Amino acid sequence: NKDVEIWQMKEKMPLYRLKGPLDNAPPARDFVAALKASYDRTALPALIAEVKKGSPSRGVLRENFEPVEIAQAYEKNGAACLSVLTDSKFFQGSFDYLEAIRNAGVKCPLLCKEFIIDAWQLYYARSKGADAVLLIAAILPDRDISYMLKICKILGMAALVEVHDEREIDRVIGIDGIQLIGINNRNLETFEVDISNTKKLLEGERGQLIAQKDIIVVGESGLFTPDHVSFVQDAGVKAILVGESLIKQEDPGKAIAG
Ligand code: IGP
Repeated sequence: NKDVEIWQMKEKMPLYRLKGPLDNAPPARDFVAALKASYDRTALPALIAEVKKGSPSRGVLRENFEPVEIAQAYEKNGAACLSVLTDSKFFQGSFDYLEAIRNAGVKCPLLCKEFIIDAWQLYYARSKGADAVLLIAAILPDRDISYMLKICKILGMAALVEVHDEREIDRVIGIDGIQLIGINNRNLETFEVDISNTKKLLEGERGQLIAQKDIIVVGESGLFTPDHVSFVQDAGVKAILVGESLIKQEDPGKAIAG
């Protein structure tokens, strides 16, 4: 499982050996600022386009998977930021993809899409060029999220804190330093997708509190049509995370423009 994988990576690359790679990593780009700038410019939710080869629920999404080409096409067609799956076990991703995309001169800030359960992974992600990481509330206690947010800040990275129900969103709204909340419309246990989840979690006082705190909400998963995007925008999101519907198109870049 993931624990063993991380333990093996840590053994190969303990923290003291990461100092060099961290010093040599390309400087972190401002993920939050890129989302805000895009939203302010277009008055539409900023797009975080996901470089995703496959998933446990859908299998392989794209046979001819060229991560760098896909990333360049996303950027060219107006994505504000990119999300790169690095988890190999479930999503057939790789840190090599993240690194290759950064080294190919893509300028969009990059989110490292990984199951993060150990602070070591934050340093490793940064050393591979990540500008932001995903922290999943369902697998992290509040004190770990809080601690990891501090490390991210020191490393210059943003953190997208993902929730999928009321309990989780109420937990994370209270954490000091939180800037980005992702509402996942996919239930990670049943894989069922329901975009009304975004609306449900932003209704009433909770939505107001989030706005007061200047937190940007990202609508995640299951967004396929312009109507879906309008629906989550009306619910209050200022950014969206889209994988499958783009990656399955013959030309993933054109799909954005369209
Ligand atoms: C993208 P979709 O339905 O557009 O391909 O979803 C993204 O939200 C999804 O990949 C995702 C994910 C995650 C993957 C959201 N949270 C956590 C891995 C781990």
